[in-house]
Amino acid sequence: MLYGIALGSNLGSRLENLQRGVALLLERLPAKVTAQAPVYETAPVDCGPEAESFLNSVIEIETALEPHELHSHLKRIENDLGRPEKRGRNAPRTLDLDILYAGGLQIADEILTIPHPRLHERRFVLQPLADIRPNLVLPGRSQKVGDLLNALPPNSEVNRVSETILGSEVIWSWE
Ligand code: PH2
Ligand code: MG
Ligand code: MG
Repeated sequence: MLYGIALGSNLGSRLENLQRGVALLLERLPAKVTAQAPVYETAPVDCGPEAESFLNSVIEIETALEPHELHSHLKRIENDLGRPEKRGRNAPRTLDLDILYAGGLQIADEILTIPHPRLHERRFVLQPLADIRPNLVLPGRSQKVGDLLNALPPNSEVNRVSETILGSEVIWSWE
């Protein structure tokens, strides 16, 4: 199944946190990266007044893992990169890894809501996602990702800072 995963960091060495997150994901999971978006520096949205700006990006991976299995792996990687289990809502974080979509699945339970419920209103997610999947129509929606992005009011700042997360390599694989 193809998964879109959003990455965000606004604490510590932000780019290094994104890079270590992707490296751990490929080390631990039977997964391969099928697309990687550029990295953006983005203004904090719905965070406290002290919040520092974020680095955000998106990758798409192919894996046979089920959504809840993938979710547990992502939480463990967040924790291993120093993010505490218990924390305030939208508190600064070394690494946030959110599942954006899981193929054509729709899930809503106590643990997971897929597609991500706020994806369509967040430029810091839609911009990098539209860079790699502009024509994707998410389950439950009628508009393409690129059109959702174009329909957003100019509500928050995003600036491209790097063409990829890891550097020049385009595809890395677990095999
Ligand atoms: N994540 C949030 C809340 N606000 N703002 C930006 N710019 N980037 C994020 O990744 C982000 C946010 C909750 O996870
Ligand atoms: Mg999260
Ligand atoms: Mg998040």
